[in-house]
Amino acid sequence: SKLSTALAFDLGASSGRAIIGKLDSEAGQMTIEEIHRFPNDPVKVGDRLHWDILRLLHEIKQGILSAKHLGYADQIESLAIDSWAVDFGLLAPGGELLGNPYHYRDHQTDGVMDRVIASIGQAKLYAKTGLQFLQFNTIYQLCAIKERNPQLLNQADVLLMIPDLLRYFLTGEKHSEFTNATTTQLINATTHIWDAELLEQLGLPVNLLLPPVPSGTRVGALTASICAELDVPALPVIAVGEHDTASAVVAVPALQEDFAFLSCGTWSLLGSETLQPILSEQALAWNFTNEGGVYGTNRLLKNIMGLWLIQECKRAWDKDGEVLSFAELVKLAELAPPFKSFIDPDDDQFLSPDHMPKQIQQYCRDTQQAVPQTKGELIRCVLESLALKYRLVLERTEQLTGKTYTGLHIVGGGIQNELLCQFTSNAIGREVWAGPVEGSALGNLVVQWIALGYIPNLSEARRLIRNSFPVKTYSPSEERDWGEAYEAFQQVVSRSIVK
Ligand code: ADP
Ligand code: LRH
Repeated sequence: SKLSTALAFDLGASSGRAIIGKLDSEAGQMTIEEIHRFPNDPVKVGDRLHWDILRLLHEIKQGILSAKHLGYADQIESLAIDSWAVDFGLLAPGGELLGNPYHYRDHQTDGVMDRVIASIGQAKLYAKTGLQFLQFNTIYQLCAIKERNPQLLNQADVLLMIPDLLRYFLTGEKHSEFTNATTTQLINATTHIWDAELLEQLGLPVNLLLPPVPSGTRVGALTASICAELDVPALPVIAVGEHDTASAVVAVPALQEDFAFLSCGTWSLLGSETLQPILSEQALAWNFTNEGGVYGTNRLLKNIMGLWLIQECKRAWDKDGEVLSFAELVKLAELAPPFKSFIDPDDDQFLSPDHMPKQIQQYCRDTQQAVPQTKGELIRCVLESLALKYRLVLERTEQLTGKTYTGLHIVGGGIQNELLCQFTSNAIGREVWAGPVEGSALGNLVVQWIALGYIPNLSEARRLIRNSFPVKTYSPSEERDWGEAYEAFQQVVSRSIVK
């Protein structure tokens, strides 16, 4: 039978992992083994928030070493990296990294998007790029750097998105991968190349950007120096759908062509795969995005603030010294009283607050609702509000695509929060199909196997995943009136200032 082993690095905004995938293509089965996991903690320096990019490179090397120690070094046919979107590094002409990549939650972009919109026009920007307006898109980060620190841009020779950059460190080759390039809001949605007119109008150097290569392209092999350092063979490296959300959507175990998905991690990305971008007035008014997918697909979706809200509550409480696990926090939420107060998870004030629990309380106070006091009450408020927001965005997705979806596929680390999965099913009044948990890493692996010739296409890849990993079904419970809660939620959302 046809067997293959590949290695995936999936870097989320909260943690990264190295995963070995083993394929038996004749049996139509695959298995995975997590061989390394590490935190991805941002680092604040002065006023600036950065990623610790060299530590991430170090952890990738540890993952390769771990593969070697487990005896996989001679079996691995290729490796690939996917990560969160929008962030980047700048290289000097000699190839050295200039500065430390910024974190998209850095406040340097505050107010920048409004100025860019005022100068270009929102409708024009949307018609060109099809991207949702998020203040941290690469386009606004570059404009912020140009305003604040123009020397940095002037010195730069090449811009590489985070996975491009890490791949460059591993291979010495510079390439820009397509799916992640689309998240910059600088790729034209129709021509699929950098929009030179837009760059020019913003005074951004067009020569920084490399022509995007399609996902599934072989883009080099480990350098001689890395091979010597780690004592491993020159493993081939493939540019998969390097945007983690692109890879997560590859791994949705849907058997039909039309399906709705929720990729649930730090962010909640909810939408549907379409053949063409949807650039209608309504899509713009609802601020939906069209991100480039693998093999010519389009991801119509909306960013929802997601489990970031919970991560940040936990971080605030951890600092106070009472460390509870996510599972323990979910238990407390389960015991808290239902439907006390709601937030719009996507209000700007939740993007990067100093203290998440206090920010949630402030929101409830400002909207004249009961103010959640305990950890359980706060987490319950977040989980109910997320589930209700999912309903709103799912229904809008249906209106934009003209399709109806009988249920919602959820992939990603967030499915370990079973209360959230059940709340989501209750809120949408449909089934939720939860799994697989390592969505992005699986999408990463199967695109490697498509590139290597073991899997013929995307739908066969999804069938393989469906046949290899469990999916848990949640059905709506009648226990409480989620319809009434949705009315109350919408009231609150319409009272707060929402983008
Ligand atoms: P990312 O890839 O964006 O870093 P993940 O997909 O790894 O995020 O999901 C991480 C999130 O999953 C955590 O922030 C947490 O909210 C949730 N999570 C992980 N494990 C559990 C658990 N045992 N119970 C409840 N929630 C969990
Ligand atoms: C999820 C994600 C999402 C982006 C955000 C910056 O990890 O890639 O698709 O919007 O991070």
